[in-house]
Amino acid sequence: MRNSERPTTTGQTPTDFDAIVVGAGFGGLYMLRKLRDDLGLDVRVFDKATGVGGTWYWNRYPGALSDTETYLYCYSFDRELLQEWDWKTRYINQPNILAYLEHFTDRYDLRRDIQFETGVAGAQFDELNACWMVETDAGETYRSKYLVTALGLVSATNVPHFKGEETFAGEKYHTGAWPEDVTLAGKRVGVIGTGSTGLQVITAIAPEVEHLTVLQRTPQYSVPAGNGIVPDEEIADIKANYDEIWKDAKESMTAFGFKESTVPAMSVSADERERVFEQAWQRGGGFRFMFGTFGDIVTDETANDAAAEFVRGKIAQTVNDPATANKLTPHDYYAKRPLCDSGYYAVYNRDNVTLEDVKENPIDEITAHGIRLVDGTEHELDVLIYATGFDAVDGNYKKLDLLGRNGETISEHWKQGPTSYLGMTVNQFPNMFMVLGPNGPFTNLPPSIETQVEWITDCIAHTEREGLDVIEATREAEQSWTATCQEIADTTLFAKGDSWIFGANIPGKPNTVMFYMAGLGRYREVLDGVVEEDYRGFDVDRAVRVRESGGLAAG
Ligand code: FAD
Ligand code: NA7
Repeated sequence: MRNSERPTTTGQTPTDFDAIVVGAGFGGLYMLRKLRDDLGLDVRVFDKATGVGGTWYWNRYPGALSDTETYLYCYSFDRELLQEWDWKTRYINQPNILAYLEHFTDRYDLRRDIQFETGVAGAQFDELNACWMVETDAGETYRSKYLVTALGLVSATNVPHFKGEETFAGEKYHTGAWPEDVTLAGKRVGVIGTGSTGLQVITAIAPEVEHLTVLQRTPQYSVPAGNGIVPDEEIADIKANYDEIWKDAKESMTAFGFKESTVPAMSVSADERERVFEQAWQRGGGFRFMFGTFGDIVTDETANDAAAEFVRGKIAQTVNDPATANKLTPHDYYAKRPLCDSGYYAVYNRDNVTLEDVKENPIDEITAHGIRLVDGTEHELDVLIYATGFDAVDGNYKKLDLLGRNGETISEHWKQGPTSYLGMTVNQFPNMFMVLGPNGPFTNLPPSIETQVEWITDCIAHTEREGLDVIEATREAEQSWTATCQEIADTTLFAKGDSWIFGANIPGKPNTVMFYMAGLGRYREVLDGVVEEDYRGFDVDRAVRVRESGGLAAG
């Protein structure tokens, strides 16, 4: 299997592996486990971090919490681990997710094949030898037949620039690159951003900081998370029924542990709608509120407005100062990744919290001592937190010098927006597989990650069994998958909401479809169908022909 005897095109002597995996989060760790332990491949994982965990290594900000319930924010394949893993709260926080992933790493003795503090700078497909030449930031070169990129979906931080930012004398942190030893107690803190992360960090730090200034550009719809201790009997019940729970989740649309409603919101009386919304509000959970109450909240404007109006009413009831409540109240579609919180709106009833609407009164300048707004208002700050999100989905890919056939870069390939076949493969980039690449499912992610990792493993096993040199998505398959994703997205209101889901949060980024929105159950059926039809949409022998004709080697 190893291709160490093959000559290199670079003249160096690279170290060889069967597969190189980039990223040691949920995706990369499971990929290593499958390729090494199930297929017997020689695998090396690279991560620029000093440890495993991915998202949960980097996002150590106060309040960092999954918004998937604990029992579904984990791997499903290891039934013993599901029974053994001890958890108590409805949602799992960052330290505990990191502890879980570290435990997983040790349980499968994965660490010995992971090289930390190693950024991958680029990778080039060597057409003559049908392999990937992978280069690290340190300039080392490695060669492998397969390249798996598990670079993360929300991993490349978005750090907007403001006039005067370099003059700020205090501490500055992005939530997605949070150091371990930050103290905020007793300090004057500013937070830019009120997405999922902003809501978490604001709610967590408000009681401990001297003063908190929130710089909000767009108000958000959020519902309670409903976090708390889960009764022992409920945990026992979940553990006793895990097989069925996972089966249902993987057959569902969002994989968040509830059955999505099919009832149209306007098919019931106004009182009944109110009752259903209130029940979901009391139960908690953002996805549950958006998809579990009625079946058309993200597809029908009237239904969407009914849900939005319900949340607007809750804001008015919760926030004491009407002017502040007004600033916090959204009027656009309820059509971003649905948020949930642990008392966010009530934070604004605290005396030590100030809300600024920076759409109406933008940030003019960051000064040595804080932030000045366009109307001249100054906020003195000791700490400035950027909760400004991520260049999602393709952000980390664009940072790589990633070259496919004919030296085409991934940035060129994706200049109209990121595309893929099945969310995992790209034409012109043979033997390369992405975990959570563009146009993968929009769900609770661990079961989608598992689905993809298992499918990639099977695909590589197939390629090896058949004695193939390359497997590559065809151009037609990639175009057709992208068109399918676009068609599905166009039936939803998500396409009309400005958020990272469509790349709308990054200035200049093409606004395109980045998710397959028909759900995990349907996605899994599609993947099965592709295999049943002998890897429909893949070309498997092109490199062999190229090598035999001697064509590209000379060029
Ligand atoms: P990541 O965990 O992002 O790991 C990617 C890794 O790749 C990183 O460690 C990074 O260092 C490494 N990397 C990237 N580029 C390079 C390079 N060039 N060289 C070397 N290493 C590189 N999902 C849910 O389903 N439910 C939730 O409740 C939820 N909550 C979230 C909360 C926050 C604050 C954030 C940021 C994300 C959340 N997510 C949630 C999404 C979360 O990212 C996924 O659930 C999951 O952790 C992704 O795992 P991954 O392995 O695909 O990527
Ligand atoms: P999001 O959801 O992209 O939120 C980022 C926030 O930062 C949002 O409120 C933005 O306002 C705000 N932002 C971004 N740039 C600026 C500038 N220049 N000025 C003012 N405000 C700005 O990121 P999150 O980290 O909260 O969540 C991303 C996902 O990660 C989340 O869905 C989970 O899956 C985990 P805007 O709305 O663009 O006006």
